Amino acid sequence: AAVATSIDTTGVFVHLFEWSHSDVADECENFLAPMGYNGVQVSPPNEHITGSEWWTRYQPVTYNLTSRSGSPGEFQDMVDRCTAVGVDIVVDAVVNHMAAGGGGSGVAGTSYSNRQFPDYDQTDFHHTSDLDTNCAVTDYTNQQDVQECDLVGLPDLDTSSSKVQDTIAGYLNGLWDMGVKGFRIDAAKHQEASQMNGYISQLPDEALVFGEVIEGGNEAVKPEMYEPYMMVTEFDWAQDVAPNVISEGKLQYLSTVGESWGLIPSETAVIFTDNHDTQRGNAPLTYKDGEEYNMLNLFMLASTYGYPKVMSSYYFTDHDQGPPSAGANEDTCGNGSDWVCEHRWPGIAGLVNWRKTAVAGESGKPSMDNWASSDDGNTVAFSRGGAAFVVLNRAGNDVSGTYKTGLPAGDYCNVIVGSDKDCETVTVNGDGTVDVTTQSMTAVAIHTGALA
Ligand code: AAO
Repeated sequence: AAVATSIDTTGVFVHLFEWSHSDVADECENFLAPMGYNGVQVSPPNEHITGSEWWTRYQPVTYNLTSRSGSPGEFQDMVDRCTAVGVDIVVDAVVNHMAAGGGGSGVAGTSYSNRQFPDYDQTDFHHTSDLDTNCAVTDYTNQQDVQECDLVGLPDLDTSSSKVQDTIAGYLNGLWDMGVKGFRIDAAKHQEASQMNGYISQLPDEALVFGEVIEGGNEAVKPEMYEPYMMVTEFDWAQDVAPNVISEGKLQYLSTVGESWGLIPSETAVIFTDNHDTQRGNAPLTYKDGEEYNMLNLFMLASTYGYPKVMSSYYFTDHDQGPPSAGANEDTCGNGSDWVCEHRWPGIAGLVNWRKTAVAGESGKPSMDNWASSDDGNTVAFSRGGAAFVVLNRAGNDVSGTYKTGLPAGDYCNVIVGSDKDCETVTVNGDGTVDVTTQSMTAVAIHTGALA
């Protein structure tokens, strides 16, 4: 944990949920690199069960790199092209379990039967006295139940076994050798943390690893248990912050978001507005909420807590609905029926390079300076690192104000407005203040990397 990961966690990454490898490669070159994103989380790239539902990707059959997103060759091409432009690939690693059910064949044609796969036999799974069966996860107050029974019917690998640890390490190290730099460990909560370290410790120290651990009230397994070994998802960030965007008058309370709110330490936290599960579940805001969702993203990117992951979705009406058949590109992004591409929304995209400039100005100690909030609590402004400044306006009306920016006098471009438009000039006065009007439900953001 003392070693810096090869992906800079002061930056921003994006989850291109269910994008094909070739579309991800194009997006790295055409959009993500120029806008400053430093990583992409891709859907599980290994062989999974057949079926059109999105969640078939969470039922592994083998660790061969054939999936709905493409072939092994396409995977390698994506890694090469993204890495070449400074965007690292983060793989969603499904290693807690294998495919459910009596058997079948995977998308690459590999057959499997009940709790038996080419890489694993029945003794590699937790089981009852009968090798064919196991208990089901039912009691989240019981650590053993959570970590040794089957999650939603998925055969639970025995992570205490050195054979299992070595097999998982083989999969992840193979990806590392191909150029993958990070791993989301799916269902980490269902694996005992020190046993997980049996495979994590076999990876290069520079690998970024974060575990998916949902904090639940009165549950036995807690995010803190994983912090010695990896970064951890902080699901409470969105649950706690979003209500302050949804209700009027509460943006003013966001100056202290972080450990004092009961969140895990900032350096270990991966944060997100919603993810592929919560947008189909209990996320307070998703793309379907439009402006308020956008505002939550803007605050996430401008503020100092955690390593932010932008969610990039496809339009869906049904929980199980799989991805669009159309490829993701400039024409199908935001067309109302294929890909939402939240990561391309102008304000969200504009704040990614803004954040880089902010961090570079801070020399290691992130802080929100010159914090100001309006009397009604709907409008806040702050600066970072003497290099970046933002106003966020949640009010139903435009708001004019004079704010301290912490920036050198000069003419800057408002990066919230589309980069394809002409620069909207914002002038910082000789005394470092700015007089600016911020439109309803949007922001004004300037930084020393985008001068008019
Ligand atoms: C599919 C079918 C199933 C079928 C199964 C096997 O849908 O009917 O039984 O196949 O044939 C995804 C889908 C599943 C799908 C699965 C496999 O979501 O529907 O099953 O692929 O294809 C728990 C885990 C967490 C997990 C989450 C979904 O702890 O790890 O459930 N997420 C990951 C992935 C997810 C994937 C899997 C794991 C499996 O991101 O996409 O499943 O690979 C509480 C607990 C949490 C628990 C949730 C949901 O959370 O604390 O640990 O997550 O409940 O059960 C508040 C509370 C919080 C609570 C939360 C949500 O925030 O504070 O405690 O609300 O209610």
